[in-house]
Amino acid sequence: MNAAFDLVIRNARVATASDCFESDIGIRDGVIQQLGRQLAGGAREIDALGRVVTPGGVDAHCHLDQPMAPPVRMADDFDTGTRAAACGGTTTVIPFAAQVKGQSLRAAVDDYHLRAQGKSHLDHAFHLIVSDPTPDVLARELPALIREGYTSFKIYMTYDDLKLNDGQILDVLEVARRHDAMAMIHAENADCIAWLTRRLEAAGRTAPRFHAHARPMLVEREATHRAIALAELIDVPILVVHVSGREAVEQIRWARSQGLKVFAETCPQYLFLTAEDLGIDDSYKGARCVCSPPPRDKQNQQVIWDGLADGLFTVFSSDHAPFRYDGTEGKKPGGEEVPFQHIPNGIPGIETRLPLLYSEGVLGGRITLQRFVELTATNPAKAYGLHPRKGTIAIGSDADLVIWDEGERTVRNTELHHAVDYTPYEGMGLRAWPGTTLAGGEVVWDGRNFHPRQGKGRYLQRGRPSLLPQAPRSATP
Ligand code: DUC
Ligand code: ZN
Ligand code: ZN
Repeated sequence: MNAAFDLVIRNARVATASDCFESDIGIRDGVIQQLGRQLAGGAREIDALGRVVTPGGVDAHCHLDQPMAPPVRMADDFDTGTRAAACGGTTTVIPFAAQVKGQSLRAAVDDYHLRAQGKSHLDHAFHLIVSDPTPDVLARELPALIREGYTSFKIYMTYDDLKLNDGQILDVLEVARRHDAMAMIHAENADCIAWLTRRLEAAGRTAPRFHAHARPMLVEREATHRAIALAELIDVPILVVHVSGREAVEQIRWARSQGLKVFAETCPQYLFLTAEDLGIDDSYKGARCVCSPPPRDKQNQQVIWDGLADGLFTVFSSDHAPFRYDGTEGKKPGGEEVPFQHIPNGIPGIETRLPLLYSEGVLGGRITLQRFVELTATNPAKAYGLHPRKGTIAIGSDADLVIWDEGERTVRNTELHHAVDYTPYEGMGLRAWPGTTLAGGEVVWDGRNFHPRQGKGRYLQRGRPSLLPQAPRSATP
């Protein structure tokens, strides 16, 4: 006799963003078909008695195989990046198709599809990065791509090769408003950073730790305030990415108090690292934790925890930006120890994102299990037009699930699955790790081994972000 389901997970403590309940989960054709007690049999069964089952994570900010200026190259492509993601409980990734100045957006997207094709173990979608908002991009390319399901894009207020000026930001925000896209903003003041960098360089202060001196909280605060003001002028929601500490948080709280739709994202590095991880002396080892904005201090870590607990933050992402420490393509471009402003920005974290937050957030008593699910799966799926297919445990949703193992575990890079030669969290003691990850109803991680499904990860055409105000909306003021 044929089994009723391909797989049944029995006796799960199912956690969603709003509930926690005991249930079996019946899965057929990669989709959740039934929830309830004593479901009919499955061709395969997993007993999850006493264990928490959450939706697979949606990592809505990670960088995989993003083209870099030679000799720098990202260590993870769609194979190793999604392998590591799966072993850390993430089942959907949204990296970036980045436009290079002078390139059409369409060319950037086509190139990025080729990079993912046949390689991804997980379902994936792409945000756009708009670095060259020409009249054609604004009038034709960007609206067309949004209509095709690229319903979010990132813009930068810093980095010479990516940054937009205020007028350009207004132009792209107007497109976001007109076409219902989510605009993600990297908020740091480019001119302040350049000025501080010149001064530090002239004083011979070029070690990795001076990266944090060149990007104090003030430059993030100013740019966050300006981003909010520009969005208010256009009357469009924005999402401020990788918020690092108190000063940017205060700007976002103020915006919310004014009734403005300002969403915010933060990342593990702002909870678990400080500027001291960039070095307390001039050692080059600190290059491993160079990322932007830089990690701050213990007090600021607490501000970020508070924002996670009280609803200030909408999304918790990794901002995985994978560069090797040794070799010629990563933190030492061409094999050289370079001044801080030439160190590739970014740290790995796609596999550790969920275990860190579950362990220190949920089991550490800082956030509820519901909030964990909301921040890591449900809200990112909503913000980027993937909900309810992704980000929840419900009938009709994809069977992307994590069964958690609670127990002591030490983070060791040798046990991670990315292609980076270090983790910033080496030696950290955690209290939980994904025991099983299911993607589309298939076990991709069993707590010991990764089970490849290369090329089976599907490209996801996305809908309208469901966190945005309901359409239709009036014309731009
Ligand atoms: N900062 C970014 O803006 N992107 C990638 C990594 C980083 O540190
Ligand atoms: Zn950024
Ligand atoms: Zn990033």
